Amino acid sequence: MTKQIEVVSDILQANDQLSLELKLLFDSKGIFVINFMGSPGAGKTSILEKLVQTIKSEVKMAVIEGDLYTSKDAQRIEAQGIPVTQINTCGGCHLDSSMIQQALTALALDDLDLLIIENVGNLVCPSSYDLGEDIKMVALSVTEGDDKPIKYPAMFQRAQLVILNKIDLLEYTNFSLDHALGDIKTINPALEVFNLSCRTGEGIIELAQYISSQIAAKRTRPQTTER
Ligand SMILES: Nc1nc2c(ncn2[C@@H]2O[C@H](COP(=O)(O)OP(=O)(O)OP(=O)(O)O)[C@@H](O)[C@H]2O)c(=O)[nH]1
Ligand SMILES: [Mg+2]
Repeated sequence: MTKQIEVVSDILQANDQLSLELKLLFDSKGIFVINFMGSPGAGKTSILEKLVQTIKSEVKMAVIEGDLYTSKDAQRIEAQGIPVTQINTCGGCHLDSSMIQQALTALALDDLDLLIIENVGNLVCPSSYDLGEDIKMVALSVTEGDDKPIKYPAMFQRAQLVILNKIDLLEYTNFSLDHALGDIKTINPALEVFNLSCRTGEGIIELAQYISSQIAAKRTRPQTTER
């Protein structure tokens, strides 16, 4: 039993070390990096499609797509005309830093302002594995239920930004915005929250402006030397 716990802690430690190396690399190149997480079907790829359409003329960006077996999401992003690399975890429930390190060999890092990593659809494991990112962003759709933040608190504790997606469907669900926001603020008072709909486009401009301001802020921040 004890041995098993040590193995998990070793794996996390090794990931933390590599994640720090990736962070230093991204900082040295001035690339703002987002680790994008959320349940299967929360709308991560749909949000990325809308975001790319909104900012690709001003921001040099690329996407790393994490998926169990298929390259369906990568094909959707490729259709938007930006560089994309696929990682297949072959059943693994999260991405880790060694997978990102490998995926980076396929990207021209000197030509990037923004890198977004779409993690495997899962509200639990991905939050434990840093990928050298600047922020963790979570998509929570209103069709999943307003109890999810309190049931899966680690994801919301570790994130900097949560997108409440599919807001166009709110009236067809019993999702209470007050309830969800109350729990989110209890778990992590500093969390930024954006209401969004990929169907109507509501909230996309605000999200794009937030990300653009973060990219600009990173350029003026001193680089990471330690964590
Ligand atoms: N009504 C509505 N449907 C949405 C919205 N966003 C996404 N969808 C739909 O939700 C489904 C799942 O969207 P995806 O973008 O594939 O979700 P995902 O989080 O990337 O899923 P995985 O990669 O499998 O984890 C698709 O049928 C989308 O068209 C939205 O804002 N409103
Ligand atoms: Mg997806």
